[in-house]
Amino acid sequence: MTERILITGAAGIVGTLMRSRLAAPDRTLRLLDIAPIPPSDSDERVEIVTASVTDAAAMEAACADVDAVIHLGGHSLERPWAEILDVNINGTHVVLEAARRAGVRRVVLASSNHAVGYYQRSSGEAGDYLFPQPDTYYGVSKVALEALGSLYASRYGMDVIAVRIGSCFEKPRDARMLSTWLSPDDGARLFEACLSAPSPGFRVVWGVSDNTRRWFSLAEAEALGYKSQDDSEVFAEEVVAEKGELDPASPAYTHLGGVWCGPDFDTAV
Ligand code: 15L
Repeated sequence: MTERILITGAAGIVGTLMRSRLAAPDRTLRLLDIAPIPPSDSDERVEIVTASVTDAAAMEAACADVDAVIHLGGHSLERPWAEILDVNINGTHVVLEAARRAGVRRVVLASSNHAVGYYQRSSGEAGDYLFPQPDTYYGVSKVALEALGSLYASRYGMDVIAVRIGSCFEKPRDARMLSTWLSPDDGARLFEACLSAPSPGFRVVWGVSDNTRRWFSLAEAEALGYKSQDDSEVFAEEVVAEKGELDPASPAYTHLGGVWCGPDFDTAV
């Protein structure tokens, strides 16, 4: 039987990076976004859905006959509170409720380092299940996403894994990302582990590569079966030459959330 995975936010940065990497001959990817999604190549098994994660009826229809949901949808940067509340917080509730109603047993949620952005690096490696310390409204929405995931796992027995993603881009873009980078290939390995780990229940794992300069624990992700194969250090010389090393006095160095924790960061009210 073909497996069907619904990916929300499929037109976004992470969704686009994951599309080809999560494709498999015996798998259909149902790609959902409000933004246009490029059509499929001939040998790709994809279904395209244009809808908002805040549309309950559309989400329930999108969850029909789905084996698992990877929820990447929502604002990926700081936005005014009303938008965060609607799209990220309410949207995550809509997705989880639609999955529950449609009988989907497993949901993987894109959380973020910004859920714990104010964690001070001087306190040591950022362990798994770090208590929330959001750095923005966006960070608050990721805390809410984790809380909703926990609720749906406890109350309805669903398997829900929240991945606190560091920085998932093709390449690290600055010196901080030499620590926070999740390579796209490792991202796919991690999502595969989240999809296949037997009965995980509710988990919160770090989404990061095994970078030489890594700040985060890999233990809980590895307990799910993830094994990172990438290290940002291969880009270090190039990144440091272009962007410089981190200034130890800057929040980019002192806090997990980087400049998002700094006094100059524009929190959209
Ligand atoms: C995130 O959560 C954002 O979605 C992404 O754009 C990056 O800013 C990333 O965190 C990061 O902290 O590098």
